[in-house]
Amino acid sequence: RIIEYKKLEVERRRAKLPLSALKDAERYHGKRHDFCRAMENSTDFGIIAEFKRKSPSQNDINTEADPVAVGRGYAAAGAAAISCLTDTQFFGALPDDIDRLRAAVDIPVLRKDFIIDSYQLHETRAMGADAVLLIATVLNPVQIDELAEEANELGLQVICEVHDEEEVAKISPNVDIIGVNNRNLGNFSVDIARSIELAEMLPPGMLRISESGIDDPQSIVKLRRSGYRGFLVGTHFMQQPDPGRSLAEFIK
Ligand code: IGP
Repeated sequence: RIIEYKKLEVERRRAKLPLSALKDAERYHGKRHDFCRAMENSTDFGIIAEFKRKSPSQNDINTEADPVAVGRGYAAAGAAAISCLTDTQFFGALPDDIDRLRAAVDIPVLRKDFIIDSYQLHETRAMGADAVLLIATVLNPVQIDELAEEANELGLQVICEVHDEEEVAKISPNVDIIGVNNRNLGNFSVDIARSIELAEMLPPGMLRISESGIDDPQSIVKLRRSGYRGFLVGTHFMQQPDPGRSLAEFIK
């Protein structure tokens, strides 16, 4: 149902702001940050800290959070990059969350949403984001290939999110990073063993990150043995009144 909603959302937005106008958006040519390099450069591993107010699986996490304060806190604590939810309907993002966060930090930003249409890639650039997520569960291989290619042309790096072997087979060479989601989007159960089991089936040369349900530094030690270099953590930090401080303690 999320996807049905997103289709309507895209059409509504396209009617309001045609692609040509979107292309003129001010920040379209803003400073770029290299998301992959941020991961590769970080000693041993990089944390992608997420700004998330609420989610369908956990309801309210931190609905009053301020993206500027949280973004700065994350960056100061040593986040390699920041992920920002932009979906309002299911994740409670405010329309200007990503703009405010983007302006507040000088590290790579990932736009986290359900991307199904190339219009959203242009939006992502206009938001000043550096990377975009393509969720294999809701896309077919041709869509992944074409959206990833177009994203690259726009200067966006692409993370393709997978949850099982079937989805791994959908990955295109146009993808820059493979992300294994430890959360099952069907029943919301989380298990970091998912990343470990799937590790052997991932394309060997591709940068890999593990997403969701990471709430303990020990998990990172284990996941690194399976070749993971980046770790996407949201709830564990956002649950705390000071997410940046929670990150600092996590990596201490
Ligand atoms: C963060 P967590 O369990 O640390 O809050 O998870 C992130 O992985 C999660 O928000 C996420 C997500 C997604 C959200 C992963 N893939 C796709 C929306 C859509």
